[in-house]
Amino acid sequence: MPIIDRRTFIATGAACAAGLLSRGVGAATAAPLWARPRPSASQLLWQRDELALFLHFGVNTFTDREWGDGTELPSIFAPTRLDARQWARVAKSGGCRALILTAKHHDGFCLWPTETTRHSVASSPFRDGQGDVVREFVDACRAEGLRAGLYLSPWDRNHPTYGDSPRYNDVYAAQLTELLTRYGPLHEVWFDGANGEGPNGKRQVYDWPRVWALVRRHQPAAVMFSDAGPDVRWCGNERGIAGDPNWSAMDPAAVPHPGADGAHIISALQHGDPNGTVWRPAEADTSIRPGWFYHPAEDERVRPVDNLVELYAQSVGRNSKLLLNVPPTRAGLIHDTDAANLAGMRSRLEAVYGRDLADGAPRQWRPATGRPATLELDFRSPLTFDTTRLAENIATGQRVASYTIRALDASGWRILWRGTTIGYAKIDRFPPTTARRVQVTIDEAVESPESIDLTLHMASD
Ligand code: FUL
Repeated sequence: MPIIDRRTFIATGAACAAGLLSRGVGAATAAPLWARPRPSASQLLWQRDELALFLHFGVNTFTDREWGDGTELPSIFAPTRLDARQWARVAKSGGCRALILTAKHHDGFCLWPTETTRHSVASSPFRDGQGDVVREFVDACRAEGLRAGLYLSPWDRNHPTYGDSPRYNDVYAAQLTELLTRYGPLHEVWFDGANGEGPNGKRQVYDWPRVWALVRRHQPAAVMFSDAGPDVRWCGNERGIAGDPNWSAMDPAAVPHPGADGAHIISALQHGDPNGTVWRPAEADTSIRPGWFYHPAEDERVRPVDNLVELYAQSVGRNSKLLLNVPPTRAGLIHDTDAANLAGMRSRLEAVYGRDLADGAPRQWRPATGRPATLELDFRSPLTFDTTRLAENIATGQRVASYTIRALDASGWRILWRGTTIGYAKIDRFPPTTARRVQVTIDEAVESPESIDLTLHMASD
């Protein structure tokens, strides 16, 4: 369902006479009617990281299941060679700058020695009951210079208070406080939307304002992820594919709380809202394997390098961030195939995007003056490319609503691509093209566009 009301855009050039204006503004220099949202320093850092590694690890790793039911015995949690430094090194060699670990999944088993339940590593054979996977994880991230984040499932199929809303909310707040206060700075706190029934069929009512206030109090620099933000929103699917268009602004009422249902919700998560009043960019999460947890039967079904490179274009290349799950095995290590494919992804991405074929070419930005705002690159001699990467300076918000890329070859100017939003990055791919000049016109925007960035690449061999 298209959610974009095009009347909110201003045509940046002569086309503004064409009736696209809704605010009585007749020129691209029109001031916005209210201050448009901009990213906080933490949101900017989060997005610029581009790639993060997700680690689903816990009792499910040992039962070969995706969702535990909470009856698993802590004695099954027995990784024999757990090495969080290996996780962090794999993340780094895959180009990730942050990692997020499932400190607790829906089964309720805690990977740290919590005071809130005996259902934790403290009751397991791991390091003779003296272990703390969360501690090893954050230490490893720091040792490798990476940012650490934690997932704490609100749904808990083990804790006896679950479904008895006020009592469980106290337990959950206590668990979160332990995680927020014991392990140093966290970069992201991840709240999942799955919300099942408690014992006796009771449905838990969460206290989200309390949860969010705890994070702000103890970790003011962390971003909070959930369907409903408040800092980062889910992209609306678990395939890691961001929407197109994809606005980082959002109407906070569109998804009122994590796990909210409604036909319009997925569309709102995928596309955001050009008139949104809060900055809440989309995070695209998916797994390198069919499941989120490690299953030996999926060893042959790891996404290959080409697939991962494509995934990057459909997530980071659509103004999102990619959170890629790479689950540790029962030994407590990332499998060699997953590690090799991640490293392969990084080298392909570096080969394609690490070099701008148009580097050094004179570029001219013409703000809108009765004609659309335009960026033009002149290579002087013909250049062959099949990929463009556009970027807005999102530190000052997101403005572009539609654009056209044209290339000049011997037969004149021809359209290479028509697109909608840009934001942090927009990657477009087309058949190899040889041209002397390339031009990007900003056809519509939500306010006067600032200079954009364009780099050219060759992705096919
Ligand atoms: C979902 C969960 O139910 C899955 O198990 C997984 O953790 C995924 C990232 O979020 O909602």
